[in-house]
Amino acid sequence: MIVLFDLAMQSGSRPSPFCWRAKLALKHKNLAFEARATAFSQIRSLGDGSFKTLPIVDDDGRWTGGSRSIAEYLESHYEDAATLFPHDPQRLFANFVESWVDTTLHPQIFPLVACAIWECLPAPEKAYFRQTREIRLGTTLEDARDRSLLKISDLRASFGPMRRILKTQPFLAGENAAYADYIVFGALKWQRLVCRTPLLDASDAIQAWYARVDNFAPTED
Ligand SMILES: N[C@@H](CCC(=O)N[C@@H](CS)C(=O)NCC(=O)O)C(=O)O
Repeated sequence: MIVLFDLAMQSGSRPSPFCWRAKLALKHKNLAFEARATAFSQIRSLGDGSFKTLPIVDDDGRWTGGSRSIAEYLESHYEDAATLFPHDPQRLFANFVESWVDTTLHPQIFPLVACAIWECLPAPEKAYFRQTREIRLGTTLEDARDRSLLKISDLRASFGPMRRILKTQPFLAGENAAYADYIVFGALKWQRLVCRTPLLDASDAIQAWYARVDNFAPTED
């Protein structure tokens, strides 16, 4: 069976947005898999030791790391299963969505959720996370969160391009969800699993889209 190494919190919760992309890609392909709880400190012991981040997949000895490489691996090795990139053979649309999420949504969500992630981590992982993330943020986790809370309306506004697309179709990828949807879903699921306050207003059209994808998503662990 395929094993997906999935970042786990102390409670067993699995918030990593990149791992969600991979879990949804596996589900989309209808492949049986085990999402195995993994800590940051275990990453270097996986595969040939060259991986630095999660998700990582072990498909019967074929190891792949990185959410997009995993999606491409699944697409080429399981080509008879439903495609992750419908109407997008050259990945032009998926590339744009990935780029939008990685450069616009994640940089706004990360400072908002980083402190909450730190609170959820197993005790031995906390110092590593605080040290590396405070360097990345250029401030403390608490200060980053407090500043982000003041700018939450900017973050909500950043979903504008998606709201416009959802006025004419149910999913970013068209009539059915596919990899482009899973990229955005991962970002929202990440926030939802570690913060109590919902990011988007209840009336936001993206909430209905989120519920549709969440309905299809594998259960958390
Ligand atoms: N580009 C990678 C990014 C993955 C990533 O940053 N994963 C984080 C968890 S959300 C991680 O494993 N970080 C390892 C670390 O900070 O030590 C992907 O798309 O999979």
